[in-house]
Amino acid sequence: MQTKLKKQRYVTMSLDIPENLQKLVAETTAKATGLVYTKPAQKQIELNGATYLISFIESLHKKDEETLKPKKQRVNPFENPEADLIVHRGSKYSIVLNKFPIIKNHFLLITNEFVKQDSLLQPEDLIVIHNILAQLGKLKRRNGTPVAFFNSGPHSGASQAHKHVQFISLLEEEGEEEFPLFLDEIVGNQPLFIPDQDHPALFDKNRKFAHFILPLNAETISEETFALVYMSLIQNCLTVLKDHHFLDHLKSPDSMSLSYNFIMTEKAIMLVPRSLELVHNEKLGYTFNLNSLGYLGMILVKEKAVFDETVNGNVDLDEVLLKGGFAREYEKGDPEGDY
Ligand code: B4P
Repeated sequence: MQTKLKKQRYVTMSLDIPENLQKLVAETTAKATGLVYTKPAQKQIELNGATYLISFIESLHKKDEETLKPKKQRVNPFENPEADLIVHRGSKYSIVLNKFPIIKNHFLLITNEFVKQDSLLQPEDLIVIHNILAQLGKLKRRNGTPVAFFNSGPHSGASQAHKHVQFISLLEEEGEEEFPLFLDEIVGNQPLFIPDQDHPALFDKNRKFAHFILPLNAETISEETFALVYMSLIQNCLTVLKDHHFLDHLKSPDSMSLSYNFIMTEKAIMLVPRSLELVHNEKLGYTFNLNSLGYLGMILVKEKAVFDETVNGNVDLDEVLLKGGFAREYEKGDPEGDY
């Protein structure tokens, strides 16, 4: 039976996220000399019932040498974050500005101690992320809808191994048109539920890639409920991997076996299982590097000719995303072995 969960006691721990976070982000941004903001060329397009925001920046946009080294040789930037990028230091988490944003006010929640980016999010992490979204959401009219994302696993688009969740808001200037979030549209006002065989997670029929969406519409959400919501979506992703024989060689899958993109808004959560970080397009002779934002429809390209072809609708973006993920519709394996 579908489990509807409402009016639960809000179980928060001492999360020490400041109440004036947006103001602190703006103040830190104004003072940060180490910040390398690159304004992209951008265009929003409609393609086969889906909206995409295509952004273009030059490929080597003044990133420092460290981030251009192979992943395994890089110094961890979150072990001792650059002082002028630190927005807030709490007992367990810190908030730092993204050093290389292409969207203003892009910041990261990092753990103070090293925790692997490939490890599962903890219930406390989920509560903190949602608290931040709720706080930023109060300023939504001015800044647009806040979105949190987490790239986890070798095929997810993550470039740093230290646990970090990223936050952006979708409007840079007041009065601009906001990029539509399909996961929010799919959940509408549906109440939070934990999926089961009769009531599976939601999806957008205009997307070919496998993805799993659940509403977070509830007055309050406990840690236990957050854990159930997240783990049910992780199970959905593992089932897709199992059905595509991605887990065959493993004795027992663990969180390290799974690559996925995690996206959360105040009212919805979506997980996208991933098969490939880099998707090569023969026609363009270009390789797309896809992270969570790509699976929201926000595609970053680093060649002008590719930008032009893409905004002119000459690239089947859903096909590109499908190649970096798994098919939403496929012949199901034996449900006995489902997660
Ligand atoms: P990851 O999860 O590891 O990787 P990512 O967001 O895919 O960014 P990546 O680093 O691979 O860069 P890319 O060229 O794809 O996140 C690591 C985060 O830490 C990044 O935000 C990175 O910038 C930041 N970071 C690295 N060194 C840092 C330091 N010393 N101090 C503080 N922060 C540091 O993308 C370039 C930029 O555009 C990234 O900021 C990325 O998040 C953003 N981006 C990518 N696609 C986008 C899109 N479609 N729309 C808007 N922004 C987009």
